Amino acid sequence: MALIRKRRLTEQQQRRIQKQQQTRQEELDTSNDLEGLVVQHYGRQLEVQALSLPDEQPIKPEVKTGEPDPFWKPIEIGTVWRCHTRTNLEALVTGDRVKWQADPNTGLGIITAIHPRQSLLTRPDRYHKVKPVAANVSLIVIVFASFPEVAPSLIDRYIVACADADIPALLVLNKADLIQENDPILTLMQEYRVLGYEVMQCQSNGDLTALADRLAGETVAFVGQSGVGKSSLINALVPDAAQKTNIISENSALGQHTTTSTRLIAFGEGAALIDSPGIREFGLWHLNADKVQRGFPELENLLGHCQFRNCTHKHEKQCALRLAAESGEILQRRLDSYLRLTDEITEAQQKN
Ligand SMILES: Nc1nc2c(ncn2[C@@H]2O[C@H](COP(=O)(O)OP(=O)(O)OP(=O)(O)O)[C@@H](O)[C@H]2O)c(=O)[nH]1
Ligand SMILES: [Mg+2]
Ligand SMILES: [Zn+2]
Repeated sequence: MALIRKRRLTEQQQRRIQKQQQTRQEELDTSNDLEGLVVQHYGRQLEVQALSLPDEQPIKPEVKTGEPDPFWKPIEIGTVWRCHTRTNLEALVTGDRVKWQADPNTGLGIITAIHPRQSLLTRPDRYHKVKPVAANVSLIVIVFASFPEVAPSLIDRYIVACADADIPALLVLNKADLIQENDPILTLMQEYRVLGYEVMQCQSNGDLTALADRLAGETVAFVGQSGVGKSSLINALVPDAAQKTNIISENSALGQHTTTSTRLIAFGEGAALIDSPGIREFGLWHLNADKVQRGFPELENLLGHCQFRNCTHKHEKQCALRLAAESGEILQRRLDSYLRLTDEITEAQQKN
């Protein structure tokens, strides 16, 4: 009995404390809020980079002679602060623009509001719920290489996800030093170029001026198989990024990424690079078939021209897509990709 009563009391106390905290947060004066950018998040804790200064800097308490200097973190543009969020805010992610307040006495901050997002990348979590991964991304760099060997269907998958999120894609063939004469990867690269996608070739320790110029001013998310050199590229573009890289061997064989948390790295004036393990899992299950089509622009004029309205594009003789593939007008492997992705989505939707 005694135990139960004690627990009840504790719950009551907890509720009271929670309520107190809530009112305190609601009473926050937000008129002097700073502008900030979420650069990293771990669970409910986030790191916010200061983008603006307060009208009046808080004054550092005077130190009496003989007493130790108390902790004091001045608010400066570019400094990064560990923050909590107000309880009524939605889940924040790397890339979010926020309003916040800093406490120089503790070096901690509190996020009070979130600015509307220009874009949002999501992925499904283990329970098939949509989980936000990064906000305000303006360009997605899909990195691929000849080693580890590229799965073209994975590139197609990324392209579909980019189209769904309404974010332009840039295909980057990395590890140029490994490319051999008549390498099939060059053909692959050319195929995407012909389809109208922007494609570049580079090597992490080579001249990256063209890539850097292209990324200027953008908020860029790097995606691609483990081991293709995403972190290496970011480290080369931003020498103090210090992203961990790894030899491909064990890690990628297990499908595990070396990079394990989503981090935003400032890149020149107003640009940022995001190294994310999560985005690689771009789920497509929450898309519908129409959205998949957006990642296959070459099929646009063919769809709807098959003999049968409900054509499966798999065995029908007068199928516009199959005929186009046979004549070489479109690539068979892209058609296969398209069919595989639409099948996957139909299956997933039947399961849910
Ligand atoms: N030959 C060659 N190797 C490279 C190049 N870029 C990166 N690598 C190597 O490829 C390996 C993997 O590089 P990472 O940068 O860790 O790859 P990642 O894409 O970040 O991998 P995850 O974090 O696991 O997703 C490392 O051993 C790099 O040294 C390149 O341009 N040429
Ligand atoms: Mg990495
Ligand atoms: Zn058809």
